[in-house]
Amino acid sequence: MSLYKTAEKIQTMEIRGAGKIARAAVEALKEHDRTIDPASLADYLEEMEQAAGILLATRPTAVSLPNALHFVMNSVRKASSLEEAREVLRSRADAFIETSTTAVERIGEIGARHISDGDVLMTHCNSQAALACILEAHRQGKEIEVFATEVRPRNQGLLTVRTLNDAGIPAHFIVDSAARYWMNDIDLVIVGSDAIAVNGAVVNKIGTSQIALAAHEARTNLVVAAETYKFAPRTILGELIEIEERDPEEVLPADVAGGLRYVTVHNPAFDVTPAEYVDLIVTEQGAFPPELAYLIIKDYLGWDIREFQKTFEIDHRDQE
Ligand code: RI2
Repeated sequence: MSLYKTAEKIQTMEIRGAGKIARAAVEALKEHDRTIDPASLADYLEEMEQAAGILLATRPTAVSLPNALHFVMNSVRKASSLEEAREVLRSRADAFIETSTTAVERIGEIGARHISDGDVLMTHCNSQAALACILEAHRQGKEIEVFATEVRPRNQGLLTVRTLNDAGIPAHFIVDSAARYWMNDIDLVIVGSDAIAVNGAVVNKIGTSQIALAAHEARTNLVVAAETYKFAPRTILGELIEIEERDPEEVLPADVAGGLRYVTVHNPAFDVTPAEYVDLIVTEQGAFPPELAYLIIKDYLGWDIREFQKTFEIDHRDQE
């Protein structure tokens, strides 16, 4: 699939889920490398920076996307010959895909430890990382049930209940606004994440923060399952995570909205759950309280923040 096709599929959410977006973007860089024939290292770098920029511009919130592109491109930029740059691009892309896939499996193993036999869970949206924990707990023979929200406007909850159904896990499909109604029956809320800030705030599908609030009130624990590349290094520098505002037509068709002269339809795709409503973040490196987000960015993500800043200053300039 061409770079442009992948970018389009990410934008339209045919390819979706923070982890999948990251892997698809890296795969697209590899594919783009196969289709070009640059004369020099400089030409190659220019071409690949542009490609990374196109992918980066598809969806602004999931930090897995810039983190994955950074993981590959930062090494490519250091190459001293065209051959080396191309070789580095392919090997770093493969390494990211491999690491990312293994991370989700590992999160499943670690997250399942926090699910007990007999638990009734609630999840929101469709997260591979959160589902990995639920599926692993089920595989271990724990008897669990899952309440899954519908997830307006794109209905990702249907994907979640299909997966649960295929695994033979009893599931309850509810509208988003019913989360608090059921909360007293829930033992544990488990969700994924698109981005985690240095202060432990979790950005996830719109509606997550309302569920977190209801869980907090009911003293129900909330666990976030997220690979370390979902942590946002630039929040250390004080930068806020941009919340994607999608087409209002996803919420209300234009022919209906068009007739409502005084009505504005809003469609933010994500919201922010403060760290105080998050009990645990399960990563492939272990389970941490949200207060340790800084440590994860510095020690586990392992990137020099100054280098990261420099990299993205260059990317920003390219976008202007
Ligand atoms: P995994 C999704 O975003 C959801 O918000 C989900 O919780 C998150 O990505 C993480 O998904 P969208 O692409 O990486 O549906 O755990 O907007 O699969």
